[in-house]
Amino acid sequence: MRVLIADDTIVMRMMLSSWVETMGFTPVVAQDGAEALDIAFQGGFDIAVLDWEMPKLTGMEVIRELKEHPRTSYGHLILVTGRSDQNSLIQALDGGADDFIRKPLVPAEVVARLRAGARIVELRNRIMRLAETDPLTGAANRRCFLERAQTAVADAGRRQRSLSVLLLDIDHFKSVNDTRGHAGGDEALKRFVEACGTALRPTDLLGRFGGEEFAVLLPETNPYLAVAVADRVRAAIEATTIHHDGDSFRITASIGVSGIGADGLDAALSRADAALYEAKRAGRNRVEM
Ligand code: GH3
Ligand code: MG
Ligand code: MG
Ligand code: MG
Ligand code: MG
Repeated sequence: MRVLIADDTIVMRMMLSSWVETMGFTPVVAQDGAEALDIAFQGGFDIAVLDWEMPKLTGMEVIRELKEHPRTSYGHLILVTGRSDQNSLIQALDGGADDFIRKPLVPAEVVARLRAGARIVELRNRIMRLAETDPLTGAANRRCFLERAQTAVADAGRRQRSLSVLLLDIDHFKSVNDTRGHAGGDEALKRFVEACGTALRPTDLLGRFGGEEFAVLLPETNPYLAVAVADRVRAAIEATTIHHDGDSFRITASIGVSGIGADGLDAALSRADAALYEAKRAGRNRVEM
């Protein structure tokens, strides 16, 4: 757990840091609201403990910003304040705070609230992972892939960066299922995803689109470079031996490539699909653009 601590008094920062550390969590400290936002956007956090009264941006203003941005909207936000009236508490919760601690701080209460926050964060992370992952292969599922791809398309457009997409389909997969059984087919799908992973960068996104069809999003990659990446992926798949039921076999895949341009993701996916169809027609185990 990364715990962001923002307070304008050094004593409070030191106390909170030491309690966070004794819990086995990692404290990250900021001296004011603006620094808290910088840290949150750059390094991320799981739980934030924010003083209400701080220079530059108040704790409530930080909370408003954090809740507004998709990347930071899931953090568990605890507001700390000397105000003890009920209206302030209501204002804080309605303003986006998830919890509220009154000064003077009592160590046992702070630790208990951090533990409660950590339970919520862990549950939320688990649910998010389940909602985003294909359970058989561990690749991103279709919904997650498309959501992240749309974000990446907007980002690439704004920053004028190139972006490409691959569509992959395993060749003659029906006959893998027919000769090796469905469990053999499943094993092939897992090894297929592993093989793709060895040929891709950590920033590339592999998604399972359906059955034995996958997509890869390649940031900072123009279509010509994407063809080279696709061929590396194709070769890695071809070189993989799949062991199942005391036997071993290999698979190949066909890949369609397209750059993602001003006409957007859907247009790029249909171009990649047409290229994939062409790769199949031309004999499979091929890359086409
Ligand atoms: P082609 O080279 O033209 O792509 O031939 P193909 O046999 O791969 O054709 P197609 O794409 O139509 O067949 C996909 C097969 O993948 C059909 C389906 O039974 C199988 N399949 C889909 N999802 C799964 C899965 O989760 N596990 C297993 N074992 N098989 C699956
Ligand atoms: Mg203060
Ligand atoms: Mg298919
Ligand atoms: Mg097919
Ligand atoms: Mg197929």
